[in-house]
Amino acid sequence: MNEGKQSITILGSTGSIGTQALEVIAQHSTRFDVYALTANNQADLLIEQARRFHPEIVVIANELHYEKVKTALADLPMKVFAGTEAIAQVAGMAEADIVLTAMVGYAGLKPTIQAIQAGKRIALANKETLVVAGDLIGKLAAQYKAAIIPVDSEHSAIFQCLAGESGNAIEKVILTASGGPFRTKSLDELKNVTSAQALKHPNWTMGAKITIDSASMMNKGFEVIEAQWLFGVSPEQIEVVVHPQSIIHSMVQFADGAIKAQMGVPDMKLPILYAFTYPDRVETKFKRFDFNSCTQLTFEQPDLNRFRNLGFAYQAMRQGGNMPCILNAANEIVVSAFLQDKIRFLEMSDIIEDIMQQAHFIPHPTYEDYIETDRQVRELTRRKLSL
Ligand code: MN3
Repeated sequence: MNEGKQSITILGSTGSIGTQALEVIAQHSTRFDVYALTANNQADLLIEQARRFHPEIVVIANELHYEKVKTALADLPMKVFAGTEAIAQVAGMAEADIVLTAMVGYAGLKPTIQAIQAGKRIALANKETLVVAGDLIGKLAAQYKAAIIPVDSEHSAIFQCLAGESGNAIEKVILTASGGPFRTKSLDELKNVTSAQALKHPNWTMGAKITIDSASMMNKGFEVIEAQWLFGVSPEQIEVVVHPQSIIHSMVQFADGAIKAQMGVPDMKLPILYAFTYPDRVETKFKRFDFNSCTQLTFEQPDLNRFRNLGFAYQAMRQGGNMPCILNAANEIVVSAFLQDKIRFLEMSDIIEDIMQQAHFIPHPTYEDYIETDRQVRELTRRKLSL
């Protein structure tokens, strides 16, 4: 470990955020070192990344790939582990300064808690962690003095708008939404859209799960819940505006009516880098916004009749307790069923609505309650889908 460098653990290094984070690290190699890399299943890419970035620790969650990874890296001085428990342990290792949580879904919860308890700076890209257990995460972060810096572009934008505003109350936060690939489709047309169509996002390149969530606007719903916990605002203080160009990444309105926006070309590398270097900004060669090529920024209201998930997220947030956890678990199951073409696009919302009514509501859940809720709701949803 070189002196003066920030040492980074990437949980989920083979996903979209993970690979972009490694690009950022490669472009700023005088500032950053990789301490650990973890992946779920993509053994080949993990091996390639480990050979290039020389982390001290490599973890593959799927134990079936352990021998392969271990053998492929045997000539290098690094430790190789397998299993989800190892990922949680690595997240709390003392040697790393920053932990980027870039894994997909609920799986991010436990390692994020470990990293918080170790007092790390958390570059938070796994939004499900805050959706499922935002109150718990917030309390733990305060208790262990772990800074949580958002990587999600909207929340990074709000975070950037709030720099230098400590003591100034937020009147509201305004999350922008691209509207996704189906923004202009009618309800009738939405009945027959396919997963292949849903996977073509107009502005952002992301993993499959979040791309479907973007098409259904569940992603924006999750981001509303995420904003509640990150910025301590009430549901009434969070507004969503559809902004198809994705140039304004989000905004904050203050008590005097002033609105601050953070703008730029859509590129996740900027929020990733900012989470690593905050409060500093460092020079980059990222593409610059060109006012000549983009002469119009437009805004629309989100349509909650066509995109019911956004309404469900507000409802879950207002109900609180384990309801956002219920919402998340049901969503993970229906998205995976839709990706396998087992259900239709609009059925995802119908099923989520039913599950929110049927699942056992707990007003003040503990960590164990979240675990149990997640397990039960997945089972309930699978049964409903006869999966
Ligand atoms: Mn986002």
